[in-house]
Amino acid sequence: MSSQSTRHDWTVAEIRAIHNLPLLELVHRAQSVHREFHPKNQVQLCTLLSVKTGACPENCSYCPQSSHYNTHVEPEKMIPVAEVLDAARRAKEAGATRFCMGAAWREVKDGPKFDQVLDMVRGVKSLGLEACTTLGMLTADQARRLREAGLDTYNHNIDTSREHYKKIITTRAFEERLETLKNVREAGIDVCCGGIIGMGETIDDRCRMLRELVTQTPHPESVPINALVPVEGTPLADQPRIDSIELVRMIATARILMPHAKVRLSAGRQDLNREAQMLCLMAGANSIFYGEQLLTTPNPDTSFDQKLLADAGLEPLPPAC
Ligand code: SAM
Ligand code: DTB
Ligand code: SF4
Repeated sequence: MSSQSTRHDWTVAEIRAIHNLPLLELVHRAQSVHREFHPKNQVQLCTLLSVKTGACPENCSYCPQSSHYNTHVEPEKMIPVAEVLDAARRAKEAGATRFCMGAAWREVKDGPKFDQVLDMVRGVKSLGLEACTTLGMLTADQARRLREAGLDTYNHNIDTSREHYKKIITTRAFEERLETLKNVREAGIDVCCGGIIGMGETIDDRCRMLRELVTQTPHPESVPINALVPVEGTPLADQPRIDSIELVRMIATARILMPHAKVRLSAGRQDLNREAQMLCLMAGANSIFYGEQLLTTPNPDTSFDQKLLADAGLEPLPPAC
């Protein structure tokens, strides 16, 4: 395909022009790109597990796991490796092909806990699942060790535009996110990087966030687009839920800008009806979180998702490993 497919120099104005196209034109373009670069009618099913929940020292305003806020989340010790692997086995039996493990850490610290995470990765791989982790900041050496253990993908979101970031998190800098992403990339691990909409940002902030993603070389292999799940006790608890069409626009624009990426319809599906979810799939989303829980908040039942896929004639994407 033309060099358009891997452009890294999109301007914010160009991105906004795509984002603001008449909706049906936008979705048509996104679906055309999708069909050119991805198998038709396939959706990747990824199951999440929080292996270390709560008491995170960061103050991300959206996050129920931050120790700065009083939310429904009770801090928990790290889950033993055997239990994590039981959950991975169950996820595989239910139809997931990727298992993603999250920890509420600011950064990974070398030592027994990180060693356990490496064992989890090895175990998940031995089950024939793709393995993904999201553990906070990583050094180059930690990224290398995760890769050696067999990790396929690392999730580390930029979350929003550089400008809006300061209003959402003050305990770390946007640049620190980019540093970890560099370490992940250099270790040969696929990058999963996206963000959240519905945190009081402008459309230009959303376009600037997408610009940050397309500037990365290569583009992230996976781009999660989360709709904020407003959680009681967090500073963003009273944010109005985003209109589903805004999510469709964001997904379609990400699909057009990053044709090779898996665009993930992520948090927020609980508040979307079937038709809105199908429109997101039509607009180029080809991955969802599958399983009744995200990390600490609910996700649709597996029976809901199985029916959604069956009614749309979609099949799970086989694992790449
Ligand atoms: N601590 C690690 C980190 O921040 O990278 C990993 C876990 S963190 C919960 C992973 C991602 O979940 C965040 O970057 C954010 O994009 C998303 N997230 C967290 N809370 C959310 C919420 N209430 N609504 C939508 N997305 C959320
Ligand atoms: C991502 O972008 N979304 C997922 C995954 N990466 C780790 C997490 C969503 C979390 C939603 C809030 C919760 O369940 O705690
Ligand atoms: Fe901690 Fe990650 Fe939640 Fe931020 S998003 S508070 S770093 S768990």
